[in-house]
Amino acid sequence: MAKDLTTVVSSKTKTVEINRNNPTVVIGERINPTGRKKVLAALKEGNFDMVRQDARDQVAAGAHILDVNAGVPGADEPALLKQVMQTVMEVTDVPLCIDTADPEALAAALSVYEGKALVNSVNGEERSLEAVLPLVKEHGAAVIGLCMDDDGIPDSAEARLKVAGKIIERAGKLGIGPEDVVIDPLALTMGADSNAGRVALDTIEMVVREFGVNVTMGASNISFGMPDRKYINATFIAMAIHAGLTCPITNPLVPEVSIAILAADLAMGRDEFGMRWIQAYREREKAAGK
Ligand code: THG
Repeated sequence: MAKDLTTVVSSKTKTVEINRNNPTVVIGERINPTGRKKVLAALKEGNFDMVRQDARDQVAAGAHILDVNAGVPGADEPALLKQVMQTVMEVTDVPLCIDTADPEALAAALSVYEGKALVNSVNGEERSLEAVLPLVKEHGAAVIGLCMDDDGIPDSAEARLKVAGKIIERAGKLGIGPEDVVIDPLALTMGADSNAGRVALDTIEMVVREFGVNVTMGASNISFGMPDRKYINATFIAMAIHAGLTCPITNPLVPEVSIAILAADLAMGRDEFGMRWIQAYREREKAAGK
């Protein structure tokens, strides 16, 4: 059993420590035009009002880190990502998770970021390792490693564990320690493959046992195409926290999910005297006018 590692990320003024003995760190997913037509349309018009709103709302709802994605088809992504990040940094003070597949956009984003960012992401493909890891090292950032490589996303947890090991090893060769690599097992859609949830959970357990690293996951992916998604997402996140998930990428505005995370932390002994659970309950009662 590997030792639980701590990943530190920061903004100019706030530091977040991700560790399996701390409360779960929520990475807010909503600043992302992919799959969100309204955000896409607004960004295309150069309107950042929704970005501001999404940033404030997610932090108010308990997000500790904000994922920022500016992947607008046909746009100048390096310029747009910088603008979206600067907008977010003007209205909130939490650390950012820079979500881009474009190394040029990543370099631009890191150059304007003040603090220690979480880079989303590198994967086991040679091209990705060679483009992303040097930037992570140069800027002293932390990085999310996706369990996929040149052959795609492996079907088995064993094969995903191998990809995680490769990413951790390659990062280490550049002087990026395992505490700065956060592994994403990749949660695929259960509607398309009923084993998708199981494989992700098994991968988390194996990665934690072997490497002790922190684990993230885009947990809402699993329920695409299913009705009543919030219940699936909430239950799956709670199960994944038991398996070793420490920093899910999710929508904190969905109460079912946020409440499930608090309950899972309580059940895992990460909420001393249940203080966070009780506080959140009181806030819900107050908001309901009770
Ligand atoms: N792993 C990592 N990063 C990721 C993912 C992952 N980044 C992107 C994605 N997956 C996680 N982020 C989002 C962002 C937004 C939405 C879903 C995942 C989203 N979805 C709505 C839905 O579920 O239908 C769209 C509707 C809407 O709200 O407008 O918003 O897996 N490392």
